[in-house]
Formats: sequence, structure tokens, C-alpha cells
Amino acid sequence: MGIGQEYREYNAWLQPHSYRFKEPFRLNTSPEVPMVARDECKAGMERLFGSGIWQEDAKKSVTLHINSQLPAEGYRLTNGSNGIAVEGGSQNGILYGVFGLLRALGIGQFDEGTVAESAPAVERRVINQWDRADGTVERGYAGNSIFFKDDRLDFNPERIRDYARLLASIGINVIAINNVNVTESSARLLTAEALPKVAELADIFRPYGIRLALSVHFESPVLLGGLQTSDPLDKRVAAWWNAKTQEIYQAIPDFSGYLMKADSEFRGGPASLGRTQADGANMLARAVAPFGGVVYWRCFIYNCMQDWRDTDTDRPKAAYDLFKPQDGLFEKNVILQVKNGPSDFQVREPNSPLLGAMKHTREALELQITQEYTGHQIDLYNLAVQWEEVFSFPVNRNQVLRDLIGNEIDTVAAVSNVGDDENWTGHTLAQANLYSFGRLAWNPRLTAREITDEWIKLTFGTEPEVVEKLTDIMMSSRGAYEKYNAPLGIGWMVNINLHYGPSPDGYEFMKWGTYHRANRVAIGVDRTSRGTGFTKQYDPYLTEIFDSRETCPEELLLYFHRLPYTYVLKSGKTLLQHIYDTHFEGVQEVERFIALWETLKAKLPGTTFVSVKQRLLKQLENAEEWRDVINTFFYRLTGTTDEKGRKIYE
Ligand code: BDP
Repeated sequence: MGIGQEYREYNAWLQPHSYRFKEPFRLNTSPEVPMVARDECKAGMERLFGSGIWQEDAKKSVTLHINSQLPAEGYRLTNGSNGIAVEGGSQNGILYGVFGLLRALGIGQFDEGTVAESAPAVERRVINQWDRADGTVERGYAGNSIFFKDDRLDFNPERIRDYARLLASIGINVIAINNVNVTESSARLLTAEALPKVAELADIFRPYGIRLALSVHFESPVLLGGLQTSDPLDKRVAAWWNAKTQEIYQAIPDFSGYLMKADSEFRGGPASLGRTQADGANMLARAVAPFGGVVYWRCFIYNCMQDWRDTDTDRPKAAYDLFKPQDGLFEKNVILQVKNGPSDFQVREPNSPLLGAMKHTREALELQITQEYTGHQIDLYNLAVQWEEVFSFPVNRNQVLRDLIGNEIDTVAAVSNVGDDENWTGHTLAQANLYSFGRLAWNPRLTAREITDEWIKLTFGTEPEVVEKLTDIMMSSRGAYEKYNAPLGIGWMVNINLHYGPSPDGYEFMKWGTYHRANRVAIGVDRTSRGTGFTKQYDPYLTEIFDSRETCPEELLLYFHRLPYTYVLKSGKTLLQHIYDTHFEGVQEVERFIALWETLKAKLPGTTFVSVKQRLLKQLENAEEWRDVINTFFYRLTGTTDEKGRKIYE
């Protein structure tokens, strides 16, 4: 079935379609079913099947009711001979059930006789907005903030409600609305003047089962409370946070908690006062504990002033070195938030060894939906493919990360890719990344292909040619980007600060600790037991695998090893020839995407066809730039030409 006449990019995956239905329904709801669930069900069915779907005297019904036997946020859908039943374990469960029903009907997977049950893998599925009070968005590629303007909260309630619906439809239940780099003006969100507006926002999200969190400034007691210090062990500091927290909970009784970036990238924190991370986190945790709140404490802490001449320090080791010795010292309501990779949201990294290493401390996995290092929502990059790998990455001989989700890791968080662009995400196909994050946080066992298929069908309809070609483009997009980017996990060959476009030596002689150390014969940092010892932070089973060039996953070779360009890969190619080949192939892949996209012209909505095509053309330019800059960089270093005689610039 093709695209509905009413298609609007703004609707994202909650798109109208004109599917046929066998017979009409009436809607039955018990009194405890929340209004939004009822409204979403009513409107959602109309969106898929037209308003004729509802008739008062219909023989069959759609029944919504609460069944407290089910997991709190879980649901059960039954398509029986009398109609459809949506049971939810709670009010939120019902809402998720309704969205689950609409999804199943939208992708054509809910025939009579079907029973489907679902419940989220983790308790907290969190979106982190990196929105600044001035209305810009850090690492945002889809316009300005939908929350802030001119140093204060300033939002359109309709737009926020629509965002809440999108998030609820994929199971998100917490949102931190401001950037982790808290400025003095966003620190002021905690003041008595600002709180009513924050509470207004919480009121909009609440019916959709979404609780608000705030990123807070470590030095708030000084900035807002007039104290001389923010030392977490100072009684006046703790008293200030206690009182402030009480004030927040008076305005927002279901406030989720505080998100903290401390001691990182020039931000203050307990370490700068001679205290531990646990000292800092626990003080805040005690303040929110009486109200059922939590502290999301980020572990992205490293020395961002490392000199390139210093070859002893190895940035990926930093978080584990700092936090592992403090395992067991954190309060129960502290959740340590760890980025998926030990470096920083690169195209290819191993998982952080800290994930799963803290046996007595709660952890959150942090992913990045906004495409900071992955193409700025100009280049197409289906993150579901990468995240599936993250969840499948081993933790030890018997477990992969996925097995820890819902156990040691009880929270999955991600940095949003949304701004005030009409289509939310700049690149319309980048809507898929927000969708995929929610779906994976709910169920990390879904595959990238399943989720991509769902997203395509919900957004553009179920016509086989569209589904097939778009699936091909989207499933190949991550691989294509990786091919023309920095090779084999070396990362970072990007323009400094911007993080878009190639600059092989951009970060090489700067104080950010991310060095490839390429010379004319070899490239990479030896992070094995023989080198910086980073591999020893992993379970011994993995240490052994990563330590050896032969067993190290090839796509991560240059993350862990220093190798000569003449090193022969499993393909029989030298490292250098592999770099040349992949960079030519990456560009060809983008050309193929453009050709495929062209063939869908008549089957896709005009505006989306044109805007995506423009971005694909820009991506092609970008890919060519990467190919030429990277290939030339290595050619100049090595003086070795391409075996296939293709053009490499001098
Ligand atoms: C880096 C970003 C920077 C963030 C930082 C973080 O470049 O904008 O503030 O991560 O996660 O990747 O704190």
C-alpha cells in the first residue's frame, strides 16, 4: 500500500495511511484507562483506516483495559473473534499497548488469532536533549531547540505535545531537557522564578508517561545559593541541595532526577575539590532519594589536556581507571551513565570495558542519536546497524552486552537528534534513528533489519518496491560511511570541533588525547597488554582476543594495534591497499544510493524525495572529499601507489 494523501514529514512514523479494513469497530474503555490512551487509539485507527473505522453499532470492538497481572509497563494485544483487546499493566502500559497495536496494524502484522505480549527490558528509557538555554542545540543538526529561546524556557505546547507523542509511541519514559554542559543560565532552571515553567513542561509530558529530568551545574550551590563552596562533603552544600530538591518535587512530584557531567571538559566536579565521584554523586542521591528520584552521573571523564608528546596516558582507559575502584561506594539511586564506546561516539569502537564491570553499581548505557561523528544528518547513517553491534558485543566468554540490559544495566539513554526543523531531524531519514533508539531501549533483541523495516512501513507504507530499496539503502548506509571515514577503528580523522569532514591530522597535535601517530611505515596506538594496557580492562577472555592481531576483530584492528601499512589482512590485501579500496568503494556506495533513490521518485512524497536527494548529493561530495583526503594522506606518507592505478592526488 502506498503513501497516504495526508503524508507530512512532521508526522514522522505516526503517518496517515489509507489501509482497507474488513469491518468497523466500536471503542470500549474501562474508566481507569487514561484519556490519552483512548484518544491515541481513536485517532490512530482513523489515521490508518479512515474515520469509517469507528461505528457505534459495530459488531466488533477494540477494548482497552488494565490488567494488573501484566508487568507495569507491559501490554498484551489479542485479536479475537469479538474484536481486539489491549490490556496494559498500568496506565502507561495501556498507552504502550495502544501504540503497539497501531504499529502492528501499520506494518500488517496483526491478523485475527494473533496474541502479542511485550514489556520493556529496562525501567528507564531516557532521552537527553543537548539543548542550550540560548536556544541553540549542542551537536544539533535539525535547527534550534524546541524548548529554549533567549536564555529561558520558551516553547510551543502543541509542538512539545507532539514530541511527547512521538517519544511515548516508542516507549521513552524520561527526558532530560537541557544540555549536560550546563551554563549559568541553564543552571537557573532550578530557581523559584524558573521552576513554574519547568513544571508546565512536566505537565505536558506526564500524560504520555514521560518524566522530566534536569542537567544540573555542579557549582549550583555557589551560583544560585550564594555559598562559598560546592564541596559535596560540606554540610551547608548538602543542605542547600536538599532544600532545592524539595522545592523541585513540590512543583514536579514525579521528577526523575538530576543528570550530571562533572570533572569533564573544563567542568567543575568533586575531583577538583579533592573529593571522589562517589562523594559527589551520593550527596545528590541522598537529596532525591526520599522522593524516589535518581542521579544520572556521567562517566565521560578524561584528561582533555593531554599533550600529544605524552605517550603514557591513553584516553580510552580513563573512565574505567577512575570508576572501577569506586564500585560499591555509590548510593542505590546513583546510575553511572557510560557512553557505548571508550573514546567518544566514533563510527567504530569496541564497547566500553566499564559496561558490566561495576558489579555493585547501577549503570546506564549512553548512545548518541544526533549524528555528531556520523554525518551531521547530512550523510545518511542508520544507527540501528551500529547499535545492534553494540548490543551484540561480548562482555566475557558467555555474555554479550544485550544480556546485561535489564540486569546490571537498568537504564538506556541517548542524546536526541531533534530540533525545530519541520521534520524534527533535518534529514527526514534520520527520523529512523530516533525511532530505532526507542525500539531498542524497549527491546534490545530486535534486529536493525526488523526495526528498519517497521520504520519504513510506518512512514512510507508497505509497497514492496519502496520497502525493499529503502531497506537496502538504509541497511548499507553505516557500512558506506565507515568505508570513506577513518579506517579500521582508528577514528578521529575529522575537522576539529566541527566533527564533520576529513582532517587526518586535525586532532593529532592538540591536547585532546586522541592520537593515531601515523608515520611513513605504521599507524595506530598499541593498546594491548604489551602497550598501554587498555585491553587489560576487559574480561581476560577478551583481553586475549584483542591482544592478538590474528584474533582481534579486523574492523577494530587499528583501535587496538599499531601496524605497518604492509600488514596483510584476512582478505589478502595490505592494510594500505585496504584503505585505498574501501575509500573508493564508499563513494561508489553513495552513488548507488542516489541511483536507487532516483528509481523511487514516483513512489515517495515529493518534498521528501527532493530534500533527501539534495542531502544524498551533498553526501556524495563529502564522501569524495573523504576519499581524496584520506587516500592522499596515506599516499604522501608511504609513497606507495594504488595497485589498481586509480587517481590518488599527490
Ligand atoms: C563530545 C561532544 C561534546 C559533548 C561531550 C559530552 O563533542 O559536545 O559535550 O561529548 O558528551 O562528544 O559531554
